[in-house]
Amino acid sequence: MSFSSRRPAEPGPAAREIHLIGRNTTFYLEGSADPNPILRVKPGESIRIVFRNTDGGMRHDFTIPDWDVESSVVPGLGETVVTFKAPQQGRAEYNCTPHATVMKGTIAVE
Ligand SMILES: [Cu+2]
Repeated sequence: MSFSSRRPAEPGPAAREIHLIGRNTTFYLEGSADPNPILRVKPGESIRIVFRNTDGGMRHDFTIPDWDVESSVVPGLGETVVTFKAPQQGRAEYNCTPHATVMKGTIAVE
């Protein structure tokens, strides 16, 4: 394993995975029924979002615009992954670009 890259957008192999589901134009943590939940990360933590779209025929993605995090769009049933390094503090909105008015929540550094 190489740590030669210093780009913060490329977390190391220890990135913590957060599994999100897109269902009925809503985000859920895998195994939870809490809609559009608060996502909690630690300062500087390496995060890997594994986002699975279960809405066949609907386009979903996962973005945190203020943190310059943007997954590819999943144009139906399928999965995408996006990795990033959390900032040292703060909170931001995450959303799905095509449904940003309803498919959104808060990600918080705690
Ligand atoms: Cu969407």
